[in-house]
Amino acid sequence: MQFQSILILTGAGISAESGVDTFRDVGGIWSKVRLEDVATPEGFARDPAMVHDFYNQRRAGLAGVKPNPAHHALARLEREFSGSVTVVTQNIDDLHERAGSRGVIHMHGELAKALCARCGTRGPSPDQLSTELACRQCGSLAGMRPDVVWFGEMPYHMDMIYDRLAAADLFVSIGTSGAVYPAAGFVEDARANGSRTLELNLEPSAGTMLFSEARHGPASRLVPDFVD
Ligand code: BJW
Repeated sequence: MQFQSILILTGAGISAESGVDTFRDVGGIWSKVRLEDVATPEGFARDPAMVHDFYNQRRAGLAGVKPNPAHHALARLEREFSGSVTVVTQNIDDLHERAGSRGVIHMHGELAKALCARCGTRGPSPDQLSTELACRQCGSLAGMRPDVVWFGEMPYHMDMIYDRLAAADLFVSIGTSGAVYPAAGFVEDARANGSRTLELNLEPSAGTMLFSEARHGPASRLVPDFVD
């Protein structure tokens, strides 16, 4: 590969063939629950038990899935590529880590972590988060929430992501619809920096025309083909 620094953005599509639901595909998560109810701070304030139930079920679902060839290919790229590889994921699962990727940047948080909405303390999440749980740091009851980024909240590690994006000479977007900002804007940031940009997705994303190249098909085939 003629590149020295690669930034990879992944979305729900990379985990689809592992059996993890995407959001906006037919039968996806947003066809079953209203995002306003489960993925906003206002929804959590209205009905925290329902939100806990939604994320507890998704956390439990992770026990029964495993990384697919796309996750493994990215871990191999990181091990074997002579330059630098950064994986930024919008996913809250841990399939990149289970495949062997290191230093994955979880811009929308992680199902495995809990956050105290009162004092900001983070820690490992119990399997079942509930309104009964008290924060170990500040003792507040009912403040504990999944450590994930909801609509209207600031995604995590943005300074680091923009620094890595500025340094990258190749930006690759995998398995994301390009419907949610700021991640949907990374391709334009990368282009403005003069980087090459590549989309690997089942179908054309909302921003497909912005990429220097787009390949369409299942991630389990496209990602290993790209890495090899
Ligand atoms: C396959 C496949 C296979 C299937 N192989 N492919 C303009 C600028 C900035 C912000 C905004 C803006 N306009 C609006 C906003 C606000 C808002 C927003 O974007 N709204 C849009 C709906 C318009 N954004 C926010 O509120 C964000 N915060 C924010 O902007 O703060 C201010 C800020 C501004 C500027 C810089 C910095 C900060 C926060 C967004 C938080 C999103 N949270 C969620 C939930 C997280 C927790 C959870 O998982 O429950 O994140 S929503 C949900 O969507 C989740 C995902 O990470 C995210 C993206 O979804 P993704 O991954 O793309 O999945 P899908 O289902 O949409 O697509 C799957 C794709 O895979 C499809 O294309 C399939 O074809 C494909 N696929 N199978 C390959 N086998």
